[in-house]
Amino acid sequence: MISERAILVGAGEEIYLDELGRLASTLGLEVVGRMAQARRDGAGYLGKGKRRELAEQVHNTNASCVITDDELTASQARVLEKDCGADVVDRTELIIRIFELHARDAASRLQVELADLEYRLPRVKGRNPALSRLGGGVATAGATRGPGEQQLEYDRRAIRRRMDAINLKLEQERSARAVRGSRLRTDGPPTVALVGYTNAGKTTILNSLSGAGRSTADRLFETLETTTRTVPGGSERPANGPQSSVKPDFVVTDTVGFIRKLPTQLVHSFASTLEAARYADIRVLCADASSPTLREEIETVRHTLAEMSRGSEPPEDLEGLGEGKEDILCLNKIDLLSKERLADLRADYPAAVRISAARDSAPLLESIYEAISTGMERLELLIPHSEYGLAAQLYGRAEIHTSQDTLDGLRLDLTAPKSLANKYQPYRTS
Ligand SMILES: Nc1nc2c(ncn2[C@@H]2O[C@H](COP(=O)(O)OP(=O)(O)O)[C@@H](O)[C@H]2O)c(=O)[nH]1
Ligand SMILES: [Mg+2]
Repeated sequence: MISERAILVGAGEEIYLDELGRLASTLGLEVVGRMAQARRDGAGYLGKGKRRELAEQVHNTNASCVITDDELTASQARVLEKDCGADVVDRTELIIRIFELHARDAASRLQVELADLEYRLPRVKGRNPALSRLGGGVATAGATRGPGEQQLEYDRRAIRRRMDAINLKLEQERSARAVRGSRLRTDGPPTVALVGYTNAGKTTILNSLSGAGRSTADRLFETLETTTRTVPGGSERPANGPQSSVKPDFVVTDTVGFIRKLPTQLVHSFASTLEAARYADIRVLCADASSPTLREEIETVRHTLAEMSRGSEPPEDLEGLGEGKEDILCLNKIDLLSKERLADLRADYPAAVRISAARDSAPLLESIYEAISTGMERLELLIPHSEYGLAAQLYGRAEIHTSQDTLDGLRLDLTAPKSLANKYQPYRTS
């Protein structure tokens, strides 16, 4: 990776520059300075005096680019660039480049390309020189050409045409996924979605739950695809009791992390995350308990989920997600906390499960089993023979206690997840 020397510039609280710095180093940039002012300036993001100060800092540190914590208009970027004497990269472009670098499958690459085009449309002048230098030094896994490399010469019409084509392709894929998804939903084991802020430890938790080895790295947005694994259940004999308890299999999905000030252009990249969250029987909100901005990160995830699901058509079986509310709040990385901090956390989030996924995620596993069993309902159904398919769908998804073939249809006494039970409302006899 080429090392670009970068200065971080923010408008607002200093603490957010730490996160911006982590985004920058994820992309291989070396942070050599930072500057913050209380308010955004309309003309040049930083006020006139601050821009002069920045020019000095650029000169003294020999920085080659300046990264702003907010998205800039084309003219703000021009003014800032001219006055500070370095290339300017805004937060949106920085995050899009990270997504570009980490996009592995074809769909992710299309989604990132779409975000890139959308960002570029009002700024057609061309790729930022600082980042194209960077892009040249970074090999995107699998991709010979990063999204957007040829777009320099595109005029707006060509950009729009390409966006239309990508949208069409993504729409086709989405409907194919929806068909597969509905099949999974009706006859698979219970589903659990891990959602959370970027770097919360979702992938580590998935690995720990499923016993699989997938690499995690301290880089933001390492995972841009949802991954699904089965956690096999089975019987186990609790240490403190004579009976054995049966644990059901469940399917767990790892999703793309959220971040504050998420660039709106990247909403497409969250389609599969949103679907996983929406259709899961249980949503686990994972958070990094060692983060100084823990509370805000949790709120960001809840808001983003709620907002994104409002943006799409409301599915009828979406309980709770309207408010972005999770079923389980999982505070991770407690190994990094002091005793005092841990006690505070217990008081602030009494219902949360606290783990160190790096060491042991058993407490979370227990909470998941508990949520699965409290989410179950006992009911009796009478399904007419003409609706045989509906009865067949219950097998594997519900625990059937008795089934009796009668003249009127199939009589079933069963225990099923509430979400499933709701769908059979018209056939209930109890
Ligand atoms: N100390 C500590 N680090 C953890 C723990 N869980 C995850 N991490 C680290 O946090 C970083 C982000 O983890 P990752 O699973 O990729 O987060 P994701 O972005 O939510 O998928 C990685 O460097 C992990 O090794 C934990 O319980 N304790
Ligand atoms: Mg991850």
